[in-house]
Amino acid sequence: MPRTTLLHAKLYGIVDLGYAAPSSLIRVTAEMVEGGIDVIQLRAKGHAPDEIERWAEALLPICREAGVPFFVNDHAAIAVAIGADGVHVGQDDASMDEVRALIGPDLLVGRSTHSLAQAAAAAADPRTDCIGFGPLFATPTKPDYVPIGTAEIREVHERHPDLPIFCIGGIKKENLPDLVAAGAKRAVIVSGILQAPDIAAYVRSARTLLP
Ligand code: 3NM
Repeated sequence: MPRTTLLHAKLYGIVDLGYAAPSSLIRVTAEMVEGGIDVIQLRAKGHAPDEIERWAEALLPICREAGVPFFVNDHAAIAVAIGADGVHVGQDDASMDEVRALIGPDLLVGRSTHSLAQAAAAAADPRTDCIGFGPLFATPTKPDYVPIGTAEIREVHERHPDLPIFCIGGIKKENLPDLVAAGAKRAVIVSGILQAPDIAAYVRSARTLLP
């Protein structure tokens, strides 16, 4: 899948085992897809790799059928094994050389960034296909990180116009209009989507708030 697919993406959803029970993963993924989600990632911190691989294998066909790129968080080997579209890694995870050695040139690689400097470092490597930029606000989904606020959103987009940048952290439908006014083009929403009474409706309406 080409990186340009991510440039056109608006809303990125994460199927996070911190909010979704194993028995609900297929349903919540299908509902996100039904609502028009543009990218899906499976995030299962603290779970065993073989378990994560099984879940990823089950979710991939739902995304494939809808043409939605599917990323696996942290586990490059699982992304390759199941034929995912990409892997997402953090600042403390493997280097790009290590990740690419595992996945080859074709899978997409996303990287979490938490400052303008980290965004610049990620963008300097042409093998980075997208970045997360955050957490913008304090969030229980990633509790140990200092929120960076919205002041640098416009600048990070101006500095890296060709890189798909996904704002993340404490984003809900309610604050999306302010983020867009601050320059955001794309957003990741985790708990807001997974805790919504109607996931498809939440995704559908959040998506309309993005440019
Ligand atoms: N990564 P919610 S913030 C998984 O800043 C994640 O890199 C972040 O969850 C980062 O939408 C975050 O529930 C959690 O706030 C986002």
